Amino acid sequence: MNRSLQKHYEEIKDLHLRELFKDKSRVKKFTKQAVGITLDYSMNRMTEETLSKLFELAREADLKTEIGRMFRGSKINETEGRAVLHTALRNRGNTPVVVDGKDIMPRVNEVLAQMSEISNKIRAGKWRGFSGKKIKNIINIGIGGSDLGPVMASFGLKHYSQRDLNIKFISNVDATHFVEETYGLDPEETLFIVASKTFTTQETMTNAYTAKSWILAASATESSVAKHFIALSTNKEAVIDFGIDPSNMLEFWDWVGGRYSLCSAIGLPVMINVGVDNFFKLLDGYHQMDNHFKTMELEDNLPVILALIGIWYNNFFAVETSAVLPYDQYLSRFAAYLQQADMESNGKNINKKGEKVNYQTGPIIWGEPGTNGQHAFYQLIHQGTKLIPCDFIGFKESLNPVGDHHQKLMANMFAQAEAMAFGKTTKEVLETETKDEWLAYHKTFEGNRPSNKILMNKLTPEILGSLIALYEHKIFVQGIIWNIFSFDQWGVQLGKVCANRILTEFNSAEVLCHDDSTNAAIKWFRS
Ligand code: G6Q
Repeated sequence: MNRSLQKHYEEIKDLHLRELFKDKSRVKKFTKQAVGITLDYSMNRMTEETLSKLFELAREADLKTEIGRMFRGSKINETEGRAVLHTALRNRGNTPVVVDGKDIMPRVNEVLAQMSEISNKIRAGKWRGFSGKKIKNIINIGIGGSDLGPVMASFGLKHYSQRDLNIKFISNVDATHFVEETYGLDPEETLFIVASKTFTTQETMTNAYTAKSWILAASATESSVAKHFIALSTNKEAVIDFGIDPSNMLEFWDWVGGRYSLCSAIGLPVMINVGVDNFFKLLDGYHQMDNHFKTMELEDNLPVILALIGIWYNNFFAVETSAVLPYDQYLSRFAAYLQQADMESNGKNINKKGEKVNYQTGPIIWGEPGTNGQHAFYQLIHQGTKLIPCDFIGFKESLNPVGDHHQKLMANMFAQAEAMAFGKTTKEVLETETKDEWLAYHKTFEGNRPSNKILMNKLTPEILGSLIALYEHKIFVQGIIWNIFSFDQWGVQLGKVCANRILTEFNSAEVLCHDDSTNAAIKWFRS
């Protein structure tokens, strides 16, 4: 990918973190802070020279210019001919952002005002169902980008939620999801938010029609639909066709990518859950990180640093995956959210010119909250044959300070990072644990397993916004360096069309012309 970095990699690839940590100023040199986030990247298998070469790589890719193009609204999503302006959705400074000759900020603010009005009404118990009962259950029906963000942030900010409201999410086309989430609920107290940018997605529309029947089974008048459905979409016609009152529709725009849409109308369930003020604080946090990313020199720029570390492992150490390990139960869906954000954005093998790339692009992102992961998959990280860089995410203060839980939680996080980095040599095991050499080999930890520590004071709405934006921009930087389009998702579109063909074949006797395995499966299902 880059000769000078490749040569440098050959020189330092075997250097152990034990060696690197002999430099007593390493942690100071490899720690940066911004907008309430401290990034300690000292436990990475790199030197100052590595970093300076990586920054050079970013400069060669003209990263600063590309950042400017995104924020200005250039149509950088070229295969769909669209601007990429999720940053405008949280542009709390309200500086004009022009798309096709028009400032989009007034519309962004109007939708935020509509969302606020709806949220306040529901939270105050003033939104009533067809029988006059207060709405208590809010069910978001959406999938992918219209689900994972709101799910992650609703869990993430549950501490700030209005507890007498029951926020739920239905995404899977498997009816079990619908049946289980609505089980025992009173339709008279239930409001559905149908979240779909296109309003054509099979899973979402199927669930939405089932929800409509569920409401109509209780009220039997079409006009009740108005009281029990809100739509979040870019497709007004389809919303009207479905029977949702256009005054209950909140708009967003084609320059908002699904997986980047949490700050748009798609964030409505989160706003209902945590209230208008907290939602605006979330946007403030995003905006602070946006400004940091836009203005800060590359060397001090947290998303850039995180991205370059990822490139170092992905493209030089040939690492395939990256683990995200939040030591906070509220962030239990954070890895799942990032999995989509990252893998859908950078899971591409064609460069911007349309040529096949001859280097690795997006990694496999996965993870679970600590300490659960420790009792499950950390074994492989410590002693397996694969190198897995980890992001440890933790907070100084707990939102639930009960006994010494938080101290134990954080002690585990720091201990895991330390053990991964420094391990335990056979000699140390023989000196401290056993005299049996055979056993000592099994108890040896090579160490040199890299990690970042992402440290924050407390999980507030602002800090969650900044943390999400940190990762969003990391993904952007990597896409620029890999020279791929990060904002389209043709692989998702493929899934949307191929299932429809097979669906029609289930109910017809027509001759099947798939491969033999698919034909056999369809016949098995038909029978
Ligand atoms: C996200 C993807 C994808 C999308 C879903 C739902 O970036 O485009 O995950 O969000 O397929 O699409 P709709 O919102 O159009 O239903």
